[in-house]
Amino acid sequence: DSTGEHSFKIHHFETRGAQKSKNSADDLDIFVECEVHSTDVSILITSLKRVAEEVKTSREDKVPWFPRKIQDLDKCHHLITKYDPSLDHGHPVSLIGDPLPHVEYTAQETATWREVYRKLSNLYPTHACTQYLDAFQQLEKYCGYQEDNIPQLQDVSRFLKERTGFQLRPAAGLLSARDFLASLAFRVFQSTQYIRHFSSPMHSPEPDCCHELLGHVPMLADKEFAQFSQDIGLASLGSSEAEIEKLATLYWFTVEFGLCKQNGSIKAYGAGLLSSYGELMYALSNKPEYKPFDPEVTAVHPYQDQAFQPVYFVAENVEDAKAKLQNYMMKIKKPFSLHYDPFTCSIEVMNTP
Ligand code: HBI
Ligand code: FE
Repeated sequence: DSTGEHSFKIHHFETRGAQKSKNSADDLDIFVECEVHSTDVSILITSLKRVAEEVKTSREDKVPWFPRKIQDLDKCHHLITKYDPSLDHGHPVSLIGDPLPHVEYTAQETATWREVYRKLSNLYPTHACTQYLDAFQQLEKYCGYQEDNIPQLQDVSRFLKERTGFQLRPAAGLLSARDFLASLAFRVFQSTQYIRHFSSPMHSPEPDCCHELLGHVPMLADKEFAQFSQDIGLASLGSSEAEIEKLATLYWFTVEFGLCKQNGSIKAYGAGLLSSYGELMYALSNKPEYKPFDPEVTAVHPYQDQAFQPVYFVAENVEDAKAKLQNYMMKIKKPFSLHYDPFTCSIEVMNTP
């Protein structure tokens, strides 16, 4: 308090993109845990209301904040999963450039990994695209991918950095789409480190290390796919909430559930498929509907996150998907253009009159 007459002790402060169900997509939820004298409560509430009103007017008609350099990603970790201060313990904040935390997994956790790994690796030869198979073989050879070992993020991150410049960063859970996509612009993939509960090895309601390591990592080792991922990220920077929603939908039907043509058959390249035994089988059976990947159509198609997808979008190949996405990106209206400088890992912003 600027007058110095009232004092409150702030124990925790957190902002998060508001959940979809709320009326305005541009709202922010602010969680403050503070200690205040009971006679000061009403003063606190009135001053908060005033501040909130000012924040609201200054946010209107403005380009949403976005990271310009890789270190700015340290401000991009707004979790969507329910806030619980007790979960903060044991999840120290890790900054860009810090060594990735080493995790000692329990025997039970490794057993869960083994079961997932065995079942999925049997399906890959017939169901995964060649880019995935090539990278998976390399990961087994050089990166500790085995059924009895959960690979460490540090080793995997080093591997990816050598192949495509992608690096991993530990994430505590499901992040807001804006934050998650922004990190892709810098070739940073936010990755969870915990593993699903042993009682349901074939399913996880949230991303876990099986999903990241078996689903995402092999594809991120492919040059074309890495560029495709970064492009979605670049398109998201400074975009409106409505555009973020479309890009998240595109991401869903490609990076998570994408299929592509290969030598006359259809194969999976999406991480949600490559990390789910049941859906990988289903996606390549004759049950679902297939539509050609077309960003304009795909970006507004409703998606399903509680069951298998009724529709999958099939790309001609990764290069073609990349070209189509680039075409789509050019049509997003922004008052500036962006250029990524790989030497400084930063974004150059050029105003377009
Ligand atoms: N957060 N940690 C994490 N991992 C993801 O894979 C992820 C995310 N947030 C959003 C998201 N994926 C996508 O579904 C899109 O909304 C971008
Ligand atoms: Fe994912």
